[in-house]
Amino acid sequence: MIPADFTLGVATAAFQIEGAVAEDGRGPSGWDAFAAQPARIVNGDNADVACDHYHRMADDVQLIHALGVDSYRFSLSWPRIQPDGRGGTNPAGIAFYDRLLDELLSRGISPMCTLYHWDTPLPLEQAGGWLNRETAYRLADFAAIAAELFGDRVQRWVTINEPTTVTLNGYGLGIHAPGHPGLFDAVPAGHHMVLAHGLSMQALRAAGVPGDIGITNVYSPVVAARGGFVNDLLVELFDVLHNGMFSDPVLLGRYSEFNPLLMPFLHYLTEVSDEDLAIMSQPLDFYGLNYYFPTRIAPGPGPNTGPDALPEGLPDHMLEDSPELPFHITGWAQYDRTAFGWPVAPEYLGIALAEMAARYPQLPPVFITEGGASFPDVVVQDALTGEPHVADIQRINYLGDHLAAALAATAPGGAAESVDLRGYYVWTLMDNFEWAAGYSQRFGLVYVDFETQQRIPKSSYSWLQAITSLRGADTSA
Ligand code: GCO
Repeated sequence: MIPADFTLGVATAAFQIEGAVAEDGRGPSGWDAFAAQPARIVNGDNADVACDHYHRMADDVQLIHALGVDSYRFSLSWPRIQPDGRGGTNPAGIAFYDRLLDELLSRGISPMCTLYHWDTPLPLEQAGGWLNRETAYRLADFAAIAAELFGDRVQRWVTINEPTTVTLNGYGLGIHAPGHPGLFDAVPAGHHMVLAHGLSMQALRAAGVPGDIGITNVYSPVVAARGGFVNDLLVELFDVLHNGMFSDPVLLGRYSEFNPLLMPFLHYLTEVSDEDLAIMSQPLDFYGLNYYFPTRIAPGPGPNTGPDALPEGLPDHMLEDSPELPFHITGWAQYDRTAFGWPVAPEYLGIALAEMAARYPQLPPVFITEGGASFPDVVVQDALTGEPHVADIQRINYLGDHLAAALAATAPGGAAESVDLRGYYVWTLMDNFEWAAGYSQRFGLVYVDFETQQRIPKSSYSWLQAITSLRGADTSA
């Protein structure tokens, strides 16, 4: 049973849906520049139009309203509000978010606002982006601006979304913006992002915003493909890089302890100051956890063959071996896979929550701020109505199984019973620009025809509608 007070929501991110990248005074972002480079994005896609949400916002909010969910998680486009990433603000950009917030509140939808979902203003990216400590202070300034403008209406603030992904994909492997293949030299980018979280939180608190404040991290339980000392060591390394490095300083006020043999990769974490750690570990009102899949690690460099091979159509550089990495991610024979090739493993969401509970006895209330899956959705004409329709049964199963796993793990007697789980946000409202995969991966509850911008609610949309209305009712009989 889903408790009556359990929050259900949907999530998006500005760069993935808004489009209108050169309109009304928006400045360019690092992601615009990255997508404009050859062979970065599947099919050479970019987010210039995306879902055209900038012009269709009221209709999209109506879709959220009709879904019946309590809350909408969206992000502010930093370069739309503060085009240079420092200095003056853009009134037209601000007006867009004023309208969005008013529209949400007038329909009784509670706004969860992410300050930073990866669209760094280009001038800051060109000055080193997250490898430059300065960027953390710029985000804190932006947080103060957002607090002043929107603080009266935002119920929950997320400072930063998935610093893991920006660090590993953006600055480590170079498959996301800014395309910096720095491998372990990317570790400082991660530190600066968690510092930016702390500084932004200070700015929001100083402005006295009434809303709750948290961070969103993605968590992936890590297991070894084979037993043995080296494999365990590699699991520890990946676990620090993917999970611990972003949650330990926030929730424990220190960086992860690790086997000294990993020093060549992780020494930077032992060199940060106590002052930084104090900023990073201020008490949170809630913790945002994104969960998509667990990770299985094998020793030695790639290739990513096996059941987890990357899907066809990705740029060549994403398929290249990574000879300098001492590990690679390998397949899971026992699981179905999403269109992205990700294993469908709902029980690992329970494991993720249990691992969080064990690691962080003081864990604040938790929202699952993202969960969802891409599948090869097909539009068919409904036999009865003649209307276009998408019967995405796999997505319904994915979402239902993950929601059930999270609720079971956190119920009395569950493996994560100490976790105070408050809600689940589905990634995502509608198909959108899926970063390096462009428009080739559809995660939405609503299908988007990117030629016509027609929105077609999928079966999963109706499913979530039903689930939302059944909350608090005992449906077990
Ligand atoms: C994330 C991302 C989303 C992705 C989703 C699917 O936080 O990883 O926020 O932007 O689209 O995770 O890959």
